[in-house]
Amino acid sequence: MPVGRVVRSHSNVHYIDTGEEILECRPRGRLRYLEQRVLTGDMVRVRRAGKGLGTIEEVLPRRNELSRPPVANVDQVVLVFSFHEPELDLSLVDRFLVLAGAAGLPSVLCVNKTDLAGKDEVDAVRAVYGALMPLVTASARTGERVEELRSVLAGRLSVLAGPSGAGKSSLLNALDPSLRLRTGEVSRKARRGTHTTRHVALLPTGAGGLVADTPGFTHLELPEMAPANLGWYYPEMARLAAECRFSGCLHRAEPGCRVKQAVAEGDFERGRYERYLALLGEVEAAYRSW
Ligand SMILES: Nc1nc2c(ncn2[C@@H]2O[C@H](COP(=O)(O)OP(=O)(O)O)[C@@H](O)[C@H]2O)c(=O)[nH]1
Ligand SMILES: [Mg+2]
Ligand SMILES: [Zn+2]
Repeated sequence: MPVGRVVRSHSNVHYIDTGEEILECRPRGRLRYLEQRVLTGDMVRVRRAGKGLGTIEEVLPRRNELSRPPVANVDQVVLVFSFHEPELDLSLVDRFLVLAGAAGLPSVLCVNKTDLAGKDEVDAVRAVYGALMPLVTASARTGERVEELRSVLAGRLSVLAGPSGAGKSSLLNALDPSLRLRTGEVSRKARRGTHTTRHVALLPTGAGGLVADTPGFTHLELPEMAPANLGWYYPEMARLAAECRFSGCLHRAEPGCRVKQAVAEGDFERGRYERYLALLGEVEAAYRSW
């Protein structure tokens, strides 16, 4: 029995990509009895039932499951920002990185619209974030590094996140012009402020990459966490924390803090450290009000 991935669903009809064809499938009655919901992103075992049709016999165990958007087996979050229009907001980048980390997902960062940026601006972002995660500085307009974006998406299921207007749809169109996604407009759903998107489709980005068509992490409030845990979502900080004098160091005012030392010596970028302190204040305020 072939195994395939659910790439799109409409109520109780699911479209399964077996690698050879897309089968239109309904779940077998037993699955409904077991209350086993079929989610986009699921890997399922299907029985063919005529041309282009099939029955879902089994949902294979999920590695993870996001609720917004509702997708299973997500490999990574792709944060899409732009250098300008809208202006690059690194505080928001860091917030998204913490949100993705807290959801247990690795991030890749794509900063779009290099055609609007100077070389020094691009280099500054590459110096800080390029050392921390896969980073692609691209332009959907000129096609710069679009192939590099394709390669970080290859063979993985990604959820997009990032501010409206950064160029998410434009980049997907650059990867696959046949997608013909609408660009340059706020979607009607986003404008209404509803988050009722039930049906997510996975769009191909080439080389086996799939991207959920609905942006995730639209809710920007940090999850509840103990303040001392925030630093674990900063890879360069987590590496140094073991050398801080106190376990549970917040890397703010504690003596013998290895992170503060690194900031003073220029080994830890000061801007990113200051943005960390701002988020730390937010986490603390939320923690106190528990
Ligand atoms: N200059 C420039 N504009 C871009 C680029 N990519 C997208 N845009 C424009 O930015 C606007 C928003 O793009 P869109 O793809 O809809 O952003 P989304 O909201 O993130 O999906 C549109 O007017 C695009 O034409 C780029 O690389 N350079
Ligand atoms: Mg869009
Ligand atoms: Zn410390």
